[in-house]
Amino acid sequence: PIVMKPQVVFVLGGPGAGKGTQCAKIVENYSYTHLSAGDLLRAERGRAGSEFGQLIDNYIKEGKIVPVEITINLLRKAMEETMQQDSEKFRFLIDGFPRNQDNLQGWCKVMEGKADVKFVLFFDCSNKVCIDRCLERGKSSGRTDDNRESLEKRIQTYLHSTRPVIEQYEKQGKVRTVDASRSVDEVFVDVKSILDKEG
Ligand code: UP5
Ligand code: MG
Repeated sequence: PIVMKPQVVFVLGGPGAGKGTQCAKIVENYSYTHLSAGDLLRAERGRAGSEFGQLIDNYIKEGKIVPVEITINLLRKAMEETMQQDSEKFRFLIDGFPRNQDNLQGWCKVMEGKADVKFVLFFDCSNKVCIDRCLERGKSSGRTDDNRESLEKRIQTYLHSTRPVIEQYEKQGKVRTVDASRSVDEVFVDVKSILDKEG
């Protein structure tokens, strides 16, 4: 059988910008597999016997970015498992990664030549919209970082660490920006037009 090289779209944007929501809609309409780095880290945190549980817990509450060795292994394993189960699933939405230079270096070290990054889907909206959405979700999400204190830190990390990564891809002409402050359906209209164009 022909083994396809993973085709990756990085999905970035502030906390609560709607990355997960839009990825779920993409999966319904296109042949992509959604891998949220944050979801993978939360699952690893809760896995019995994980040696990283406490570390991940601390980083997430503090809005800090977990060392890439941990995250990249979770992503790599998830991609491998997906492709082993179904060789036609080689398109991935990698949501919430890479978030800083350490993430980017880790990706290059482990995945360079093994996966193609097609473009970055960037959900752009104001910090206020991000914070309001996360606080609203916090009423029921049970997420340890959907509170005002953690959110301030998540926003700072996003501005100082993640925006420069997006700017770096912007210089390579690889960023597709969507105004994420509108309704879920309005945002998805733009997402669809990007995916239809990119193939
Ligand atoms: N909502 C969504 N779209 C809406 C819209 N258009 N209009 C109105 N409401 C909308 O949405 C957030 C909330 O807003 C939901 O209630 C939704 O219904 C509503 P969601 O789709 O969940 O947004 P998303 O961008 O996915 O928000 P999330 O909180 O997941 O983003 P983060 O980037 O902050 O969280 P993530 O899970 O990626 O990371 C969490 C932490 O993990 C990080 O802070 C970090 O500590 C750690 N992490 C790493 O260390 N490394 C990684 O590589 C990844 C994560
Ligand atoms: Mg998310």
